[in-house]
Amino acid sequence: MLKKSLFLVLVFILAFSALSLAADYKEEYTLSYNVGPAFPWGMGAEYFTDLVRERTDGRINIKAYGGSSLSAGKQTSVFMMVRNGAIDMAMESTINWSPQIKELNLFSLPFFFDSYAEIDAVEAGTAGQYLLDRIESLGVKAFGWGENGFREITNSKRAVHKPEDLSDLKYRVVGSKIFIEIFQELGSNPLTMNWGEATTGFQQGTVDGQENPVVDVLIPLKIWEFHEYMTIWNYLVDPLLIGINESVFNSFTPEDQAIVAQAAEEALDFQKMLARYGLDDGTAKAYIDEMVTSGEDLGYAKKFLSTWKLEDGSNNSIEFLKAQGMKVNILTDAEKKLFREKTRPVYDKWVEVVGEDLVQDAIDDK
Ligand code: X2X
Repeated sequence: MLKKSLFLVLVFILAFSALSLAADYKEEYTLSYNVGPAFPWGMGAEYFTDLVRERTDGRINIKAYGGSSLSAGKQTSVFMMVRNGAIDMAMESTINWSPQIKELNLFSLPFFFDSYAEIDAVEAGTAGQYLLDRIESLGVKAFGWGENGFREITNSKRAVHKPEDLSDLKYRVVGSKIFIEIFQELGSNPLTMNWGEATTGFQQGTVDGQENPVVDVLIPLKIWEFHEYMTIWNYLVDPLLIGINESVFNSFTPEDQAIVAQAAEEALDFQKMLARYGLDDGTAKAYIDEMVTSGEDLGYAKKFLSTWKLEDGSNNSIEFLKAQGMKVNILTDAEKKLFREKTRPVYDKWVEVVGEDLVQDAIDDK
């Protein structure tokens, strides 16, 4: 009898503490991302919110806001806002956080990464762990690694095979200094613009060109409506991270923290594979196709892939762009060498900024 009443008291206490903990939760959490819901990046963000909502039985209800609307379009202010709690979380590109976390420029060192395997190895290695720890030391719980992708150049004027072909072209670049320096070094005329202004800039022709990843951004943007020429040069890559304000993350019960961490990992994997669809050795396609078949993609991938199918039903991204009338050239090794040599001073300068030890760790990880 005594045991039974003790048990009831215990149940009561547990139920009460669970209730009071749950009562500390906000009705809605905000998550910021750049671009929109029709982009794999946006789909990864929405997928994350769906997984968390479903697995916490609605205890954690996250709303994803695209277009960096929570920071009035200023994509490079998002990290500060997550850090100070004005935004609860974000799924963000390393580029957009690099003005505050200089080490993230590791991924923006020109011609540092040669393959997806190298990117994965660095993310999973000492360098990747260092970067996540560094972000956490600044008060933001960090999960890696999704991917915007290898960034390619497009423009409305001419094909680019050698650095001189970029002369005098007005290029829109992201608001991170290394991009300005790379394009200046290559002889072009770079301009910093937020993503929202940039898309208007492409429509109105105020800039001649831009650089962004093929599947994660350029296909859903329908870049062929603005630019005829594309050069695949894989000069640098921007991974995506999910960052959560530390106090917000710590306010979750350990059980819910584990759910959020697991959902972040799955959503980032899903998004990365979507962004590589039709660009890698077929790994991404196999992964995504299986998720579509099982319904695990929650309809997102299926919808995205149906928007850019070739007539034979396949999703070869470069062939698709050509079918839209784009002239696409892939730099040969010899051509690439010229760009690599020309941007070497920027590389050398930014190795210092990023930190020689970190760069060496990344080289060893590769
Ligand atoms: O602004 C860009 O170019 C974009 C969409 O790729 C990023 O947010 C880094």
